[in-house]
Amino acid sequence: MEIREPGDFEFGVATSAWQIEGDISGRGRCTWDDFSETLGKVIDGATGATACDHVNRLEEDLDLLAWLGVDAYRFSISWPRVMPLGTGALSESGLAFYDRLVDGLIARGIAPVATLYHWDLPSPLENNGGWVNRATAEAFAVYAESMAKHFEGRITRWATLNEPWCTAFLGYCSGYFAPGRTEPGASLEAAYNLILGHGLAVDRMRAVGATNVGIVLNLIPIVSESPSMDAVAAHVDGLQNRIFLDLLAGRGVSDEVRASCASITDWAFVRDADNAILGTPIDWMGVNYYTVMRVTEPKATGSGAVGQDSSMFPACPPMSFAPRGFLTQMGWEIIPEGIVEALRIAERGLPGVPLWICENGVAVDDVVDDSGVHDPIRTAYLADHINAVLDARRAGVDVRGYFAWSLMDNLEWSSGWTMQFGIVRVDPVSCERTPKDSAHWYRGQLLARKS
Ligand code: IFM
Repeated sequence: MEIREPGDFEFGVATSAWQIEGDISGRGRCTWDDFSETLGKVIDGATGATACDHVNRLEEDLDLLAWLGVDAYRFSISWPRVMPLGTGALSESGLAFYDRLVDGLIARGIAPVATLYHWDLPSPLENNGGWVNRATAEAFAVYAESMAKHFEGRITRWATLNEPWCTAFLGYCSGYFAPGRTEPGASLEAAYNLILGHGLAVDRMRAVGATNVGIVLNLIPIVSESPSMDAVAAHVDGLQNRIFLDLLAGRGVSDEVRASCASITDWAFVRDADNAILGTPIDWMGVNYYTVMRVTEPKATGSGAVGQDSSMFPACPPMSFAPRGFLTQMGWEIIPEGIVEALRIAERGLPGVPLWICENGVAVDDVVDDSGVHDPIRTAYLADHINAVLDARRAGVDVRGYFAWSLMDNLEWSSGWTMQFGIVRVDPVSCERTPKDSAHWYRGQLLARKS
């Protein structure tokens, strides 16, 4: 399995703060701490207390990245680590940690790609309404500006938010994610305020010299499995993909989405005057892709696939999701063509913006024995998806790079340690790192490209 003609494409790996850092006593609290410490919210009771112990193993992890030979590393900054209360004073020790990370990457010739918000909202902000309160958008912009100032000239590419769909709808509609609220109408307001926060942040960051500022969305091709489900599939597509792209393009909330959610909100929080902020032009956009979603007639039992449940879509009519064929640990179908469709959705929704695949990967059972960690399905998954992206690029899609999810096994949110997405194994008890066969394969491909 080889990566075909990569040319000057950028290759990297991605992680996020809460999933790997640990050291919660060294930072302020976030919604994921509160949520994971509540009995029954995380399947195996895992919390962020240790995670992958990345804070204490920073040098080892930087060396691992250098060994892999990646061009870029996508990580997220924990808002409560650098600004413990979400507003006000910055933490010197928190900033010092990210200084070591960023400077360590640069010293190793690896481009730092920083995400400002990967779901770890400082708890005091949630106690004040969270993303349903417009003030959180303002607070986010202030935090983003401080980061842009502090790291000026050292971050190759900034992402404001990662996957606002998850924050808004898993967090505030189904309650499957932190903060665990089940308020479908309010979740639409959260979605709006997230993009408002993004737009305000982009402006403030640029004002202090930040360049290459964008956002990362999880765009998912929605497939209607029968004509009778077309309208429901359009509802799901409206909330998974179009609402975010429309807001980012300055088109506001479409008439279709307004109508399909009219039973749960009057949309009074939408202000026409916000469109210019919401639609602040961005320099690039990240697309995270794992699978497609197939919409079918309602069934008595759920699909069992994580994130594929009608409760995750506000005002969703009765329906079920029906993934096909071999299913991953997450219950997701593997379909490499979908990554090209996800890029096309991005291209159509926000034309002219350069794209990066910011996450792509698979959770499968690894075979661990004396000879190593064997994960042939993951290697094939990565190869097939990377080649599909490179084919799309040759066919004219402006996609410039690819980040595998994830550098290492980590805390998979409500699924705790039960899902392994890493190309490097992390022992959940000792935190020892062991590159899997897929990491050796990725490294081999990257080395071959450079020789
Ligand atoms: O682990 C997550 C990541 O934090 C965001 N995107 C999807 C991944 C796999 O579920």
